[in-house]
Amino acid sequence: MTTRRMLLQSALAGITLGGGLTCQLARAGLPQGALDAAVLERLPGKQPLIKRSYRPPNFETPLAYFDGPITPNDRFFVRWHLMGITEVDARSWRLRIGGDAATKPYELTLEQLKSEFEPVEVVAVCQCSGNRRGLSDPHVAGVQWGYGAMGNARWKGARLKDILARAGLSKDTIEIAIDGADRPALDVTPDFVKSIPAWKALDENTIIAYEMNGEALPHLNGYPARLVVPGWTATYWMKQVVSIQALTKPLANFWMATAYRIPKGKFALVDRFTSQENDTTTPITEIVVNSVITSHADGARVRRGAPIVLEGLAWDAGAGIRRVEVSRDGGRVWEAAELGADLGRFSFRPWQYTTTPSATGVLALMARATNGQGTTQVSELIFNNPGYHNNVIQSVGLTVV
Ligand SMILES: Nc1nc2c(c(=O)[nH]1)N[C@H]1C(S)=C(S)[C@@H](COP(=O)(O)O)O[C@H]1N2
Ligand SMILES: [Mo]
Repeated sequence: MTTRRMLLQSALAGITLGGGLTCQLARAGLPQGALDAAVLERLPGKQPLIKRSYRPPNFETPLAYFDGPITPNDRFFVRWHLMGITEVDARSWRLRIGGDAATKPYELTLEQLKSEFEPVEVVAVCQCSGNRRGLSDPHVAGVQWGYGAMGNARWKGARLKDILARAGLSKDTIEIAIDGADRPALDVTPDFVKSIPAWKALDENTIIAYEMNGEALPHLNGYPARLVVPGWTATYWMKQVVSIQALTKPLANFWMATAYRIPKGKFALVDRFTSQENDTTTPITEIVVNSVITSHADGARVRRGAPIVLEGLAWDAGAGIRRVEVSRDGGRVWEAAELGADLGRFSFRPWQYTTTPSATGVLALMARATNGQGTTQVSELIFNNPGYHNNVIQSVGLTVV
């Protein structure tokens, strides 16, 4: 049997040898029609990533790349909505701070952003709301992501609250709207502008980041600066940010009113975005507790009598990971995995679990994480049309020989 891991390795070898050669990567265990084939391709400055679409560029990270809690910049996934993405020239780039709730609008150069505000760092997971959408059953429309529309980086930048303080916010500030330099190529797609509630913008962990893992941000991840909203899904993490607007009224555009909304009451979320709620839906907010197995792919071969060191990552919106457990019997008995380095409550938390198979055949291993609030992953998909918040417990079937 050819495993996903084996195919991935041969695909990577093909790319290394053939330079830009594209290979097919079969995906196992997915609903029919979804993700039956994927292509690894190298974008400028990136390792080969799984291509979901080329224009706009949507590329995810293969699970095998997540071999540590920090995702290197050249492995970090790429997601854009609009066709008009151009590289920003740092010298002419300006960050404009204004809006009807700003009494003192002003603008910043990149040098000023770096030197005039206290630099702070936060390690945080950037995860697309639609991560794992391609695993949705029944199938839903949208980018058909597998497991890798996520990454975890050490972000350095200026607190958004410090930037806003200089603009003299009026007391009736309700939302902060953020726009990036990217533009629709055609008039049919509305410009991508997002807002966050004022309380979240003023949270000390919300920053405008100009460094990612100790380097300037890659162009495709938002150079020269992006919004980092620890704990919240990546739709709010505006890249190539050029404008910050303090508003006295809720932002009303397609990306707020129609997209990135979840049915009310279906998910056990804590953070409310009340100014954008309607009778039936509410904007997506914090990431749900989740985990992945990264050391072994479905179908990997292991030897009877030899210890298997199963490894993976767990994360949540910032309550922190309390425990990760592994089941060898389809979810009846769960045993504790060992947690690795704690890089902060918004970070990926590595875990590992060792087991020695005593019989040949298929060994199914499942992993589930529980966060500091006692919330755990779901066994059954909480179905929703946009395919958000998929934290179904992952299972890999190992072949013991
Ligand atoms: N300017 C801009 N910022 C953006 C987007 C975009 O289309 N344009 N997409 C958002 C979404 S939905 C996601 S998932 C993340 C992806 O971040 P990454 O490309 O750095 O992985 O960027 C966010 N910020
Ligand atoms: Mo996203």
